[in-house]
Amino acid sequence: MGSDSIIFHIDMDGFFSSVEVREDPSLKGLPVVVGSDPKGGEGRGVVSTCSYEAREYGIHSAMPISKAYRLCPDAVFLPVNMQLYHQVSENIMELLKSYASGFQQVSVDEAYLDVTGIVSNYEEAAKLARKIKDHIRTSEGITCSIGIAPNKTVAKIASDYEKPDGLTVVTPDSVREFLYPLDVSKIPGVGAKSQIILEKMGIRTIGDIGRTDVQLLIAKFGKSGIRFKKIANGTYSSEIVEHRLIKSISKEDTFEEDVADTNVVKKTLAILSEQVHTRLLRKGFVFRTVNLKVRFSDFSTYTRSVTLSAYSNDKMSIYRTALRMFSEFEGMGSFRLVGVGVSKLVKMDEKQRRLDDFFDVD
Ligand code: TTP
Ligand code: MG
Repeated sequence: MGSDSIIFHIDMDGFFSSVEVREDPSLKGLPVVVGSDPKGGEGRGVVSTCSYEAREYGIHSAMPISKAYRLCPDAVFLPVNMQLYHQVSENIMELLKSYASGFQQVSVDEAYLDVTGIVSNYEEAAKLARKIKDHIRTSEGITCSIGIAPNKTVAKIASDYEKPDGLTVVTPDSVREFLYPLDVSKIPGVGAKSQIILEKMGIRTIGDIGRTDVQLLIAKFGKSGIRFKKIANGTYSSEIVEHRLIKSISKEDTFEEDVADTNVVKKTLAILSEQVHTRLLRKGFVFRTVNLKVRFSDFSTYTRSVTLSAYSNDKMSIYRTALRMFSEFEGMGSFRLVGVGVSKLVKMDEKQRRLDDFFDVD
């Protein structure tokens, strides 16, 4: 990323709750909490997110749902509808890609865009950002906040600056002016622990970090100290990492000898489904389409696919769907090869995965 780069960081406002409000406009203006069942204050799960109205009661992501209930029992509590949010996310990411020369999705509701070369200055960049915001609002019915800056870190801090429905432009010559007054907690990676240490060093603002000798920071934070210093001065930059999009995951098996016994083939389908499922989880995806490939001993090859009504990461739905497709070929001859695959993949968000862990405990 050169020094003349123009980077956008785009983050949806109250993403899950915004989608819920879009689905049911009668919720507009109400405190809406998306998360596990509060069970009248006895629920043991956590809040995924909440509307800005609910935030006024002190409710926030990752808070125990029982606490959220205590803070605002009259809030509208809704379960997590991940399929829906993934669908909206997918639409938004597709839309965003079309505006950028470089694109990096960071989570279900957040992405970096490199628009260097698409716009030639910050005025044009701001115009483009307004256009993107309008596009998302009209096509997906929700708002987002955009930060524009010469690098990713400053863009991320900027997108958070005027949430919700914000647009913050930080030109290269106003980076310090923008960063210096902000609290150190605005630096990505500075959590409660680091804040306590910084506080003891008399450091409260990003400007304080900028003015502190880097050696002192290194003594307390190691390598992170260098990063904090660079971020404070607006010179920390990392590349936009384009994800090579994985379109499908599949496994196939050629039998040592052609197999006529369909029970043997079915067992192989079970093993292949298991292997595909393991890779799917490792890559962190959910799927919607299951694919089957069969090759007969005469090399004639057939593929079939079924798209499910919903995204899934369930092993049995891979296997059962494969079996269902396979039934068409039973008794038609002996098989040389079978393969199972999944496609229409969507990244299962990191944050949500952590949340799912909470739900398991419940
Ligand atoms: P965020 O962008 O962090 O939050 P948000 O979009 O709800 O609100 P903001 O306006 O402040 O950006 O996360 C995006 C979604 O990820 C969020 O809507 C729900 C989910 N999420 C969780 O499920 N658990 C969490 O702890 C967090 C932080 C987010
Ligand atoms: Mg968000």
